Amino acid sequence: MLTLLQTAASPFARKVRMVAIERGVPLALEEAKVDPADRNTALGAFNPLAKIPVLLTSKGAIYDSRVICRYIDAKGEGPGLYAGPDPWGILRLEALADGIMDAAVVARYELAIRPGDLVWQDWVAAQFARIEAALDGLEAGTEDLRTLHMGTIGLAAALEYLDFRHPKLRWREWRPGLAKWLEREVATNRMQSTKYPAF
Ligand SMILES: N[C@@H](CCC(=O)N[C@@H](CS)C(=O)NCC(=O)O)C(=O)O
Repeated sequence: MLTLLQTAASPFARKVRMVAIERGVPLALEEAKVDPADRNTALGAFNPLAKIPVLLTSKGAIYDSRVICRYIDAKGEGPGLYAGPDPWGILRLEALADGIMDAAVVARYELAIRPGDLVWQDWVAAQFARIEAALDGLEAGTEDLRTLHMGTIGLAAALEYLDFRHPKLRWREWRPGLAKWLEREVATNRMQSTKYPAF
């Protein structure tokens, strides 16, 4: 049995759990302690970067989330979540979704963990600007969101993370197409059964 070291609030871990559901691969979940201000957590024994998610397999630990998703995908039957007429487009959307998560997660650390008087507001604004630019491109239809693949799974996890941690962004206001897309995604079993905590 594969074990995922994770937290329920991590968008990267949620993406992995969604992939496991879609590919019919059972995962045991283990809540990990992460501390962005201290690398010396137990996690460091499995991932020198001390980040989650980490997948424990019979042959050792695997990270990061992109590698884990590929690993789990390969365990499932059939063509999988990286197959399609435009495989580079799938990978690009996966990278874009991960980039949105990266910016949103570090902005969250800055706003929620860093002492208030030390918060670098311009830097936070620069992270939000990256997110806004990515969302504008998606609203303009530059990526294919019509089919289920690794890119669309990552995007759904990233967008709901914005609702979860950065509701003040109100990203839907100028992006009705993307909002409608997420509404349909949220109704799926893969999203319903992997919700962020208290959300
Ligand atoms: N590129 C990594 C990013 C993972 C990541 O940033 N995870 C966050 C939690 S959402 C983390 O472990 N943060 C702890 C830290 O930065 O020390 C991946 O895709 O797995």
